[in-house]
Amino acid sequence: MNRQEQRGMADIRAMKRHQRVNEIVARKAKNKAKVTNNEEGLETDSLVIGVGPGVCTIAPDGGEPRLCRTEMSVAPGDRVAIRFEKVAAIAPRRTTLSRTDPVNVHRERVIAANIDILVIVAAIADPPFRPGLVDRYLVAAARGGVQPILCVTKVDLAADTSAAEVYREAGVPVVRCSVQVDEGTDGTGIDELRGLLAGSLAVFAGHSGVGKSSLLNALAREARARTGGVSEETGKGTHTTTSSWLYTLKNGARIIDTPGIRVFDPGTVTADQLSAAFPEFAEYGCRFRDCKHREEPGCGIRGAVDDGSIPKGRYMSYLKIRGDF
Ligand SMILES: Nc1nc2c(ncn2[C@@H]2O[C@H](COP(=O)(O)OP(=O)(O)O)[C@@H](O)[C@H]2O)c(=O)[nH]1
Ligand SMILES: [Mg+2]
Ligand SMILES: [Zn+2]
Repeated sequence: MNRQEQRGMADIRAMKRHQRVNEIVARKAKNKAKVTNNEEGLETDSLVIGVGPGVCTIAPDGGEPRLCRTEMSVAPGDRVAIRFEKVAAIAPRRTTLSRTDPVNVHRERVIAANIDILVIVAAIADPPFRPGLVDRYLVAAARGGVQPILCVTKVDLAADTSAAEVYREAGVPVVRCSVQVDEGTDGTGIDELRGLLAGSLAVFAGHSGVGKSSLLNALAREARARTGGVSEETGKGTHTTTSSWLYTLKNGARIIDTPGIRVFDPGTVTADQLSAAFPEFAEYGCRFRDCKHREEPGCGIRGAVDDGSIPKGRYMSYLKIRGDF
């Protein structure tokens, strides 16, 4: 065998080695594909639209809603992966509305996930307006990274809505609503609210009986065909909401209706989150940089409370939520 032949043999061996390597790579890829086939039960990116004990209703992109099992704690608005009709994973949440579990204070309960807007629904009367609850929801919004809106309902029952209007000072959009229908409208403020929610995922939160479900029905009036069961599901006051549900309106607004929460504790907050929930306090300077706005001399916040610029109730809320820090 001369040199050239030797080189030729070497080339052939190299080629065969190459071929073998290629075959191995191909076989491995095939095995891998087999594993993927074994996971054909996997479905990614479904939206959770309802939750119940051990189950949730999911709406796969473009598909029909259906019930799935879950061992994980999911919330409406969650994006989940489903494997064999069971929740396999929850996508990281962009925002949340959560509260402390009243039974186990070390546990946080997520009420809604990935929402853009928290609609704090509070009646001006029947039940009476409770600013303390509004303040706690504002803290929850700051904590969860959500834009809050205050929706004052039942404005047909009281002419004076100033108790709620003060929240404009705190930079919170305030919408005055009533579902009582005047001619040619779906009710006071309904169009305005619908406009604010267009294209967003929102959650309705507030005390039971304030009119959340009625509001949803009024908003959905323009989309009855599309939302179908909304009025039967929420039943305009005749049916009490017992679990959260995500509804879709014609203008792309998606709304999570929640049952009334008797006790709402937003959990522990940082100084920054507290400042975000009470932004109007920043206008008033205090003598001491680390002023706790309690007994310190030269406290601008207390001065503002004394001269009526800050409502007393809002100041009391602040102290209560702030606690000891
Ligand atoms: N006067 C008046 N009553 C309302 C209005 N909205 C709701 N209600 C009534 O308030 C009650 C509770 O309403 P509902 O929507 O079930 O409240 P939810 O528990 O917050 O969902 C029902 O009897 C409604 O008819 C409103 O704008 N004006
Ligand atoms: Mg309801
Ligand atoms: Zn101060």
